[in-house]
Amino acid sequence: MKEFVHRAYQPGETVAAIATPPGEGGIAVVRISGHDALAVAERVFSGPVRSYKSHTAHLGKVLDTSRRVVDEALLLVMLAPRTYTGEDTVEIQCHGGSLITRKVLDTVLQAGARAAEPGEFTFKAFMNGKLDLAQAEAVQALIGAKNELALQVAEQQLQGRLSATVSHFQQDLVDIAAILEAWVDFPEEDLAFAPMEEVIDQLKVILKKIEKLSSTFHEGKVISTGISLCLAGPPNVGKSSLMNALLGKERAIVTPIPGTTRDLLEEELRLGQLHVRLMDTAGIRETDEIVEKEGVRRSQAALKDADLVLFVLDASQRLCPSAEQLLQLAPREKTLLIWNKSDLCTHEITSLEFTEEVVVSAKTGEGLEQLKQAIDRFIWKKGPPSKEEITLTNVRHQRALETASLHLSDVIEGLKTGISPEFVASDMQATLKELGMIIGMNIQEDILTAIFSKFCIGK
Ligand SMILES: Nc1nc2c(ncn2[C@@H]2O[C@H](COP(=O)(O)OP(=O)(O)OP(=O)(O)O)[C@@H](O)[C@H]2O)c(=O)[nH]1
Ligand SMILES: [Mg+2]
Repeated sequence: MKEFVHRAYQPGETVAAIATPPGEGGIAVVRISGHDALAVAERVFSGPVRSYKSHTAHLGKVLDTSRRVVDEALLLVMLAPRTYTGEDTVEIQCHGGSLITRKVLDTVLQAGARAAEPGEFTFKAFMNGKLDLAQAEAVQALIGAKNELALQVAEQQLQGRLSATVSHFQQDLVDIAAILEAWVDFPEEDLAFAPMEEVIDQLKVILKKIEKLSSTFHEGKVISTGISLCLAGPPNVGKSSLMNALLGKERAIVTPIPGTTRDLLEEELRLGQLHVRLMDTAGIRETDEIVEKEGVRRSQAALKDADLVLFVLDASQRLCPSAEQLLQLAPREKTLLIWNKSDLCTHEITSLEFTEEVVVSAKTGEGLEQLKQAIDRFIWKKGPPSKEEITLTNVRHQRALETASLHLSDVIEGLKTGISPEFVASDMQATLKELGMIIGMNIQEDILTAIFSKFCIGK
């Protein structure tokens, strides 16, 4: 569906959808929300729905337009404003077969409800002030959470911790914006309002806080989308052996013949608190052999895309020029160097000055624990976030904070260099606007559409 969710939106319009996942289950829930939710429900139910008290449950029959029984169901009535959407809501718990649920929904639609768009219930909640935009997005993140940390961060965001922090920034800036506006209006009396240095210092403190919050996105992205690791390097250095050692199973074929791995192999792996995707690649070398050539092309692409490259070299061999050349392909800032086959190594290993270099033996398992710790250090930079810390997981929020800090830097620069107060005031307004967008203030229609169209129907 690419319809504009909110263009279709009329405040209070009654919509309905199946709120449970498709397929068979013990029960399924058809959800109705809007001014006429109770009236619509009464048309399809055996009891006097409009006379039911709020937050009560009633067993009865769902009846079609010819008053034939469609299903036996439990009906929940929840009156505005104490509902998820902020509107009158009815939920019909029917038997959880896909056909029967569809029939119950059809009956409800025939009785006057419109089929809800994806995310429309949450959209209504947003429009009715039950949730701000960051909280609405947290609902989606909560549903999609694949690990404990993702759940922790989404819950925190749903509770409004991120929104509260952003609101604090806004509050502090609004106070200063008032001073700036006063300077615009009464340029002669600037010092009467507040000393310039003091204002600049206050702004710098806020800027630091915004930048700090924005920087949590590195960890947040790791939490929400996971991370991809790619084993790369010359042929025969033991990439596949390391893949197997890390997985603890013989996943990849290992032979003494260089060029054994031809295709990309991908496996999920638990590292600390996270799931990561680990990829084994074909050893990169010049070749005319058509299958291997394609393998090498794929290896190079994987190396580019991966969040972290585990570049493997054979510690028992001297570094050859072709391996050195190959190392240039791996961007240093995301490469961890692994010296494998330490059990065969008789000479001292000369460091290549990578941030992380680990000596291991895929054969004996020596150094594997250190390798996992090095990966962990690389992923987290500052360690996994605690329950108290606020972590950004949404790129929209991060971009808004980044843009806000750029505008705020302009405000500070403008004040320092003494440019016309009008410009400073306008940069300040731009800062406030960006911050507001995180929680959904003055948000453009297309952004709202993009956000809510990603929700499932019924949420
Ligand atoms: N002694 C020793 N041999 C190893 C070690 N790791 C791998 N080998 C051997 O090195 C050879 C190549 O190992 P692979 O894991 O297939 O190497 P690869 O890098 O995946 O090679 P390609 O797929 O050809 O690029 C095999 O004979 C492995 O048994 C190690 O730590 N010590
Ligand atoms: Mg291999």
